[in-house]
Order: sequence, then C-alpha cells, then structure tokens
Amino acid sequence: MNDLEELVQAASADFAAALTPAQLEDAKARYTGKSGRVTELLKGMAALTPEEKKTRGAAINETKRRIEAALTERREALAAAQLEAQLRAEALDVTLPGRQRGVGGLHPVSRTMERIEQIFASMGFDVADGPEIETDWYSFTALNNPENHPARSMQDTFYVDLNDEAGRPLCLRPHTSPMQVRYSRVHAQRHAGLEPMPEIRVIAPGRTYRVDSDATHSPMFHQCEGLWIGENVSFKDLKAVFTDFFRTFFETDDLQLRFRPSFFPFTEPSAEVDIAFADGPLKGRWLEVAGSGQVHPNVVRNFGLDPERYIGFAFGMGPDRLTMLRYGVNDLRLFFDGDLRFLGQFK
Ligand code: 2NM
Repeated sequence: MNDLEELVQAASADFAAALTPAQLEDAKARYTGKSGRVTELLKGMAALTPEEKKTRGAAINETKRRIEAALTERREALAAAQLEAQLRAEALDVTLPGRQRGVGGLHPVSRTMERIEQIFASMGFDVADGPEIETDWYSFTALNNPENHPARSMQDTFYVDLNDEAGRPLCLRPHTSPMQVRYSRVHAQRHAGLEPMPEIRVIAPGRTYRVDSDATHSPMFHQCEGLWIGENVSFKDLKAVFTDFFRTFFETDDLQLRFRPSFFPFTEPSAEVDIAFADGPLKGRWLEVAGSGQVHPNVVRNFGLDPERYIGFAFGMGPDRLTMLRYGVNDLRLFFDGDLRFLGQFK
C-alpha cells in the first residue's frame, strides 16, 4: 500500500471513530485543514519536476477527493443517527387513548328550575327574572311587612354596603316576591285603561339569600314564586294549578294535596301546601312543598291595582327541596359542594 492509500485508510478510520459532528470536524481538520496531512502533501510538491508534479498532483487530488467522500458519507451517517435518536426520544404512541375533556351536564337544581318553568309555561305563566340585590321597599314594604318585622333584621337578611337612590340600604333578596311586584307594576302600567286588563300570570324563579346555614338551610337557596291575578281568580284555581303542577313534576297522578292554614304578611288567608304520594319510598307521608295564599289587598294596591276589583293568589316553593324529593337526596349541602362524583350522577 502506498502512502496515499494509507492516508485514505487512516482518514476513513478516524472519521469512523468520530461519534459526534464536532469530533468529525476535528478529524477533518487533521487531513484537509490548513495544516492537515493532505495540505502538507500538496506543499511538499514544490521540490518536484514539472513532469513529477503532474502525476503526483493528480494522485494527491484523487486522494483528497476520496477523503472528502468518506467525510461526506460519515457526516450523513451521523446526521441520520442523530435524527433516529431524536425520533426515538420523541416517539408517540398514537394508539394511546387521548385525555378526554369531561362532558358537562346541568346541575340537578337547574334541571328542576327548567322543569318548573316548562310546566308553568305550559299553563300560560310568564317567567320573570330580575335583580338579586333589592331595595327595602320591594323586599318588604310592598309585601305588607310591618316596619319592625324581624325578617328585615340583619339576623335574617343580608345587607350590602350600597344604598338605593333615596339613601336606603340594599339587601340580597330574601325571596323572589320583589320580582312579582316589579312585574305586576309594569303590567298594570302597560295595560292602564285597557278593559279588561289581561290577567297577571307569572312565576319568578331564581336565587335568594337568608342568614341561615345548616343541613337543611343554605345561605343561598332557590325559590320559585308564582302569581295569578285577575277579576275572578280564587283558591280553587290555586288548588287546580298546584294539583296539575305536582302531578306533572313528580310524574304521578297518585298524589294527594292538602292545604293547611298558615300566615304570611303578603297573603290573607294563607296556607301551607302538603303533598302525599300513594306509592314509592315516601308513600303516605305528608310533605310540605309550598306556601300560598290570596294576595293581601295592600299588596295588590302596591302592584298599582285596585284591590276591590283585582284578586288572586300567590305561592312560593323551594326548588332545592323539590330536587331532594324527586331524586331522593337527603342532604341539601350536596348541591352546593361541587363534588363531581355527586353531580355527575344527574347527567
Ligand atoms: C310564599 C307564600 C305565599 C308570594 C306572595 C307574592 C306576592 F308578590 F304576590 F306578594 N309572591 N309570592 C308568596 C305567598 C310566597 O312563599 C312561601
């Protein structure tokens, strides 16, 4: 083997020993760099005759070409190996199931609210929605609560650090009746002079607030109040509406209804409404499900209507409690803890 062949072999071995692109560039410098071995050979030709230069020059150039070919081959091999390693490191198993985004569902109390709205809408009731921060007048005064009524106290009602236009304190509504008053006043004004005035038939579902917290009371709870006012609306209409409502809501005709005398400032007479199932886990027990009564003449007057002419009934029920009865839930707090193991069961 001549010296040139030996040089090609040595370069190939050096290139093969380089394990990184940086090592390979170092090895390259030792052959074709400024003071590399090929460069030294070319410098050594100065002393040769023109004839010798021709053959030796051609041989050295061929050597250089073979070394550069070996270099290119090794560069490509190293690049391929590096790509291979990177692909292996970043490998994905495309057959793995993806992380799924959970499918949400309505809160059980929201389902009840929608159900209540839908049933009353089918009986011709409008659905009214309004402020949760209310004035004292709409919350209490308009509803015939005396000035010193305990419900107005800070022990029972949440007050906020805001005042109405007249400088009176605002509170979180303790029931949705303020919305009934707002709705009725707008209705009365809108239809002023129209004979006869169309009846008021409305429900007011929504969030309500009272200072109360234990296994059966939450400081935020839901209410749905209802109101039907006309020239000839009586307790028999109330009983018919309630009977229809509860039978539809609980999906059974085997359900009894009972009115028990009670008291509310805004109705006279007033009654608690109890129901009893003929079947099922709650069979035979009287369950209190609503309060009701004939709207007090003072409240009808505050609606902007003549109480000598307009009469009707109002009621209030608790969607939280109706949800507990419908689904057999025994602790109200489960609705407000946000535990998905519980809530997921209602999807
Ligand atoms: C109840 C029970 C009885 C009621 C009264 C009114 C209004 F606005 F007409 F005065 N709305 N809701 C009412 C009557 C609410 O809840 C237990």
